[in-house]
Amino acid sequence: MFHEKALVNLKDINNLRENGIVKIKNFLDENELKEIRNITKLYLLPKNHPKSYRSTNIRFLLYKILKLNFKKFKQDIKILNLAKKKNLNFISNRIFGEKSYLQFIDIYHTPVSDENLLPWHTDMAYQGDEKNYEGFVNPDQDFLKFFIYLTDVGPDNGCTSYIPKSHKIAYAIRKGIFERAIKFQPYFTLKEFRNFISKKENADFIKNFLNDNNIIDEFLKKTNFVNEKGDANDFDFSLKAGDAIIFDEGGLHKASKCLHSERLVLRYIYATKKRNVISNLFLRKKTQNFFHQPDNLGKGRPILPTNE
Ligand SMILES: O=C(O)CCC(=O)C(=O)O
Ligand SMILES: [Fe+2]
Repeated sequence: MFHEKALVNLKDINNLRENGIVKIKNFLDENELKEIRNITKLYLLPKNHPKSYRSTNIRFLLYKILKLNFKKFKQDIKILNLAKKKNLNFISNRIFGEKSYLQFIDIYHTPVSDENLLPWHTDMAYQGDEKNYEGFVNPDQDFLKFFIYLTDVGPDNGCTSYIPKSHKIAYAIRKGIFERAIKFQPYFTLKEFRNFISKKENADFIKNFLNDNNIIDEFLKKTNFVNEKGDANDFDFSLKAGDAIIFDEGGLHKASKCLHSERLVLRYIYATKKRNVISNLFLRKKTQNFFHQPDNLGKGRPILPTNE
C-alpha cells in the first residue's frame, strides 16, 4: 500500500507531517471524476448547507431510505465506495499513527467572486474565554481533510492556500492553553494568530515545545503580507480537477476567491475520536452562528513528523 507508486506514499505522509499539507495529483481517475461530478452537478449547494453533507455510515444511509430518498441513497453509496476504493481510512490511520474514523463528507460549490470564500483561519482554534477551559477539547484529538477538487483551481481561483508548518504552531498553542502553560487569547484569524505568537511568553513556550528556535520568526516573516497589503497569493497553487490536497485543518489556511471560474469540491474528514452523533447534533445547533461551522468541531493534534 505504501509502495512508492501508491496513491499516497510515505514521502507524501512525511511531507504532510512536516508541512501540514500535501498535494496529490490524479487522486481521481477520469471515470471517477466523471461519476462524482455527475452526482454533484445536480446540487450546487454552498459550503455548510445542511444538504451538502453526505452519509458517512449505514445509519445515515438507512435514514435516506426511510425518507424514500433513493436517489441520494444511491449517490451516497457511490461516495462511500470511493473512500473505500481509495483506502482513505487506512491512509488516515497511517497518517495519525492510530485508529481514525470518518467524521463527515460534504460536497460544495463556490460561485465566481472577487472575495475569498473564507479568510485565513485555523479550524481548531479554541474559542471563548479563559473561564471556558472545561469546554476546550483535548488538543490531541486530530482532524484531517481529504479535499478533492472537482474543477480546476489556481491562484486567486479556488485553491485552498495553506501556510506550511503552521499546523505545528497551532498545536503547540492548543497544548499550551489546554495545559494552562500559556494564557488564552483569541487566535482564530491570521492577525490574531500573529498577535498571539508575537507575545514573548507565548513564543518562548512554542519554540521550546517544538524544539525549534526559528519557527515563529519564519512564520511571522512569511505572513507579514497581512500588515503590508492585507492579503497575498504567495501560498496559492494550481491543481486540476481530480487532484487533491490532504491537510491538517489546524494549520492556517484560506479558501481563496474564485476570480475566474466556479468551483466544486468533495471533502472527506477523518478524526481519531469516534464521533458522537447525538452530541454533535446539539453542538452544531448550539454553535450554528459560529463563523466556520462545522469545521471547528475538530480540535486536535497536528500530524507531526515522526522517525518512521
Ligand atoms: O474551501 C476551501 O478551500 C477551504 C475550506 C476550509 O477552510 C476547510 O476545509 O477547512
Ligand atoms: Fe478551514
